[in-house]
Amino acid sequence: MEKKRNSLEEDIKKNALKFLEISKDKEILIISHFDTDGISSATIIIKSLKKLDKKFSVKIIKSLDEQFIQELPKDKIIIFLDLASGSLHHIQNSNLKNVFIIDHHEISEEIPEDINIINPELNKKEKISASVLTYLFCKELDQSNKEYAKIAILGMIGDSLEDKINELNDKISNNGDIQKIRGPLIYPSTRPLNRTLEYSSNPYLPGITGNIKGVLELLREIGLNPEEGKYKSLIELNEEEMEKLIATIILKYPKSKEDIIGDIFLLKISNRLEDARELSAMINACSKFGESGTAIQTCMGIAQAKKKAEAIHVRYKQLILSGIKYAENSEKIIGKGFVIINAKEEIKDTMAGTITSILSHSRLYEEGTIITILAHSEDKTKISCRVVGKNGRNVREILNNIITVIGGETGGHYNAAGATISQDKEEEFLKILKKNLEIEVIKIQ
Ligand SMILES: [Mn+2]
Repeated sequence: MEKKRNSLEEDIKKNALKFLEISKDKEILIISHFDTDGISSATIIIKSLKKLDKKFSVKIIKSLDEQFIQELPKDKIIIFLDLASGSLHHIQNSNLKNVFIIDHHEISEEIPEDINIINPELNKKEKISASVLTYLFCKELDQSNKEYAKIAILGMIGDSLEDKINELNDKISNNGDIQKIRGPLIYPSTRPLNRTLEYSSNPYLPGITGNIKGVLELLREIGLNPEEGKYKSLIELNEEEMEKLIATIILKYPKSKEDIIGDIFLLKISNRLEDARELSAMINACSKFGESGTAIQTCMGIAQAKKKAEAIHVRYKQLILSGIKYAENSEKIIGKGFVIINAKEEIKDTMAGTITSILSHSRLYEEGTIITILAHSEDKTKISCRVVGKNGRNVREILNNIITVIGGETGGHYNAAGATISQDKEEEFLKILKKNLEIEVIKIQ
């Protein structure tokens, strides 16, 4: 039977108090997800625990599995950030005593008594990033931690929740380290526009992304010319130029207006304001290349690390562009309302999710289409699944149903989910997936 739940605020308060109480004489192990939201969450808690003079260590991971949980130290307080809501039974079976989970992913099972959890899925299902939840938790530990609001915003943007930021106004304080301007959501908004447009993969702009000729044509249309060989950056445009750019882009991509025009967030993480989307993309790139230390240090505002992160990001963007080109030109399994690309070794497994997301935002496919990419990762196959647009079927459920039959791990949200299966199950997976997708289509008609 469903228990009566507290409000999110009450959950945060209760957990913060409990944490302060039991962390008096125990070491802490922070385990966080490797994407921007997870890295932002980890950074906020690292900074907060340092202030409190706590003993702690940090592990950044791609995904959580049973064995990893079994091997965790039983004598430490474990804080899971931006993950673990899908692994409650493994945690319960592991005999861990002091577990805190700060997460926003879907929960599909009963919460065991002795697990301390903050997850809006248990309250009003507010769409909040793990970084904001961690920020609110840390603010309860010490009010001065409100200075980390900018890092919380970074996590929101990493998880594409920027349209929910306004709703958090009363929760997130702004001390001038956060600025917002309206414009096309291409980034970095702080670099010359020609480069920004050419490398824009999110949003993916057909005819512009990866197409220098198209870029220069667009800039000419707006009446922008290079000054001393250099184009202005987005945030250097005057009002009239910005209006013109917005109008031209809307004209070119009328259907994508909402996705392309919006709020550009500038955050002061190091010594100057930077484009939050760029920072987020840099941090993601580091993690995807196995450089989570660089990711955390960049998020902490360490200049040296940021330099390294920038170089990694350049390489990453090149890989994305070649991945998209592969996905566009490769052989696909196409059915009514779905597209499956079996990329095997052709797309790096850590890039598959990103490329699937980009395709789902590219307007190449109709609203509601389910895009699935399979990519090899050693002896495993990683599966990424996305729905085009806001109205579609629950892909997490679709993947879950198959994994229950053939084995493996799943995670994610209703519109963006992933799974890992053993490679010898690939054919079986594809067979069931095709069958289920076809059945699902018939059901909703
Ligand atoms: Mn997240």
